[in-house]
Amino acid sequence: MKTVSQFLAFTFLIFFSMLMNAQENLITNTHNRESISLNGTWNYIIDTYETGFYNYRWKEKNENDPEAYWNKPVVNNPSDRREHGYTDANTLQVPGDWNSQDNIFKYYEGTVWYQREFDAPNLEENQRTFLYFGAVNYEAHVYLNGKKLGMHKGGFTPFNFEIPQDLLQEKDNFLVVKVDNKRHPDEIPTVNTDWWNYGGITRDVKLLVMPENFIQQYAVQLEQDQDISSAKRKKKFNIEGSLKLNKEAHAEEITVEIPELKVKEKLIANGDQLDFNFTVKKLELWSTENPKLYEVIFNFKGEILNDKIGFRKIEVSGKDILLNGKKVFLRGICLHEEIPLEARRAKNIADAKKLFGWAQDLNANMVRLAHYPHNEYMTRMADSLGVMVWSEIPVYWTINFKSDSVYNKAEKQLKEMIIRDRNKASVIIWSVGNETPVSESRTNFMRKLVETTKSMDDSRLVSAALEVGYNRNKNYIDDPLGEFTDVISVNEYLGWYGDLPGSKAQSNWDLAYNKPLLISETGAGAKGGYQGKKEQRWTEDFQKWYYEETIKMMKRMPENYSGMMPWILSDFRSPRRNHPKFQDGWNRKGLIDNHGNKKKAFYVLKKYYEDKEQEFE
Ligand code: GCB
Repeated sequence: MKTVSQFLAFTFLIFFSMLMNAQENLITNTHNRESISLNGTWNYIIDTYETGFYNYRWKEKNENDPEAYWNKPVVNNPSDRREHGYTDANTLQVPGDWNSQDNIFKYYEGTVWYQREFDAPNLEENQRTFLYFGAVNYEAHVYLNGKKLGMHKGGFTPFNFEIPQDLLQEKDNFLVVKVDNKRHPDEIPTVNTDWWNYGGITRDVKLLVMPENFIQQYAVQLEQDQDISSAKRKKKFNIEGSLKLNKEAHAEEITVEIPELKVKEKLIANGDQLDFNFTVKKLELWSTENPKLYEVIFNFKGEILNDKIGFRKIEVSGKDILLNGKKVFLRGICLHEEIPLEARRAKNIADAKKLFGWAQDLNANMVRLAHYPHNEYMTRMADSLGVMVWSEIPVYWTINFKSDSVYNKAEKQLKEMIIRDRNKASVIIWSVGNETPVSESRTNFMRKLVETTKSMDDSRLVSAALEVGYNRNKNYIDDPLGEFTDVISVNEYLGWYGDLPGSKAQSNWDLAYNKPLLISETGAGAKGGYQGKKEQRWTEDFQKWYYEETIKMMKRMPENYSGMMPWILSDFRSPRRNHPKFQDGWNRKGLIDNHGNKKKAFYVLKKYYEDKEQEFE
């Protein structure tokens, strides 16, 4: 018995440390590191039966099995039997979801093998190489020249694997990724979501060229304990930071420079972690009006790493949210990582420009990146445009809150999200989930996520989108999770799910917590171009009416009301939306339709945001 439990404990430990390692090994700020892009055309095999992975006894294939799809299908003799192969006739673009690239993939959920070859770069002595993936949805097994480099789960966060030096060939490295987007009850997200399960290598792939030891992760920010008003008065700001090296260093020098602030700190590293702090004068804080970013330069053993970092303080004071000591109102909008005009995942700078262009047209100063971490182009652009960001993990609806392993998967995605974006001033809220049903196990699960977030990062707020209790004339917000989050955020759909928008006129609100209140969602569906009476559901007029009533109702919200982020910027694909005339596979709550046309409600919200901007100037 003892040995069995010891064995289980040992297995758990190994499993757990594998999970932990994934984030500890994550290399951040890959935009500014030496790399070779592996984007472009890849070959593929659709493998519905997972023949390339399992043998006929459903066991993972032996590494050298010539019929394992990670191995090059070589034919040495005419008598050799090969039953798979990669061909230029079957190609997919990376990055990109597979669903939008060929009709055969439109509804596909399962395994696709991606393959391409690449030549090694000229490496200097001791240089190391890593394969970096911005995101693969959902499960990725990565193989190079027939050897497995690793596996990653989670469709919206980055990961990297080192290539052992003796594995990298000068020419024709055979790179294969098994991608599987099947939904499972015990994964994050689970089987049920209101968005399209786009599969594939959806974000950039790079070969990172790294020195023997390097700065792997870092955080540089305003010290959180200082009183921002007195810091502004005294023109003296404390900045704190931490660094994580890939390997232990022994009395080695690292410099941190911010030339514009005349900062040049010399640090001595012993071990693989290092904390530091210093004081600066004349700091321009990052804000929505002035999204000031400073060039920060790290130098470790002659290797330079640059970043652009904004410094700001976001905090809660009673019922208000303060940015740099000043009360802010979040003129937000929710969005999915999707370009509706092409019914595909967003993936690059041009896409980020399109989405932020729409949000700024609306006069929004904030975006809720729902319901999973979006690509890094989005948060980088938010930093430079001065748009505040809510970033979330896909703990969505009813997941298995009783399972430790499900918790570990959620926590791993949370850590990957934080590590990737912790230096982005624009990110002001980490969200640990959306509309999770109240129960003891759920609240414990979510509370642990909140605590983990706070232990990793004290420089932003933590929230989760909660649900509202509807009650005639008195709606209440008293989810027990609210005790643990910094701000109370609720999704509110009175007038769409239940009743008509007119019912908002009578509704009042009770809030159990004296914390800032955000409306993290509210919205109604409308088919773009469909006009009619306002009582006619699916018309633009119905949606407009809904927004008018919502805005009126907001005036009767408790004083804690600090912003809203209606659902949603544009129509998005969803397998749950099957009305043939009005939906046709699209969630129609967008303020912009899938052809890029603005619906009437867009202008109602825009006007409200213009008024709010003036009020808070
Ligand atoms: C919600 C969900 C969101 C859905 C939306 C809807 O509350 O958070 O993911 O898409 O409602 O349209 O019903």
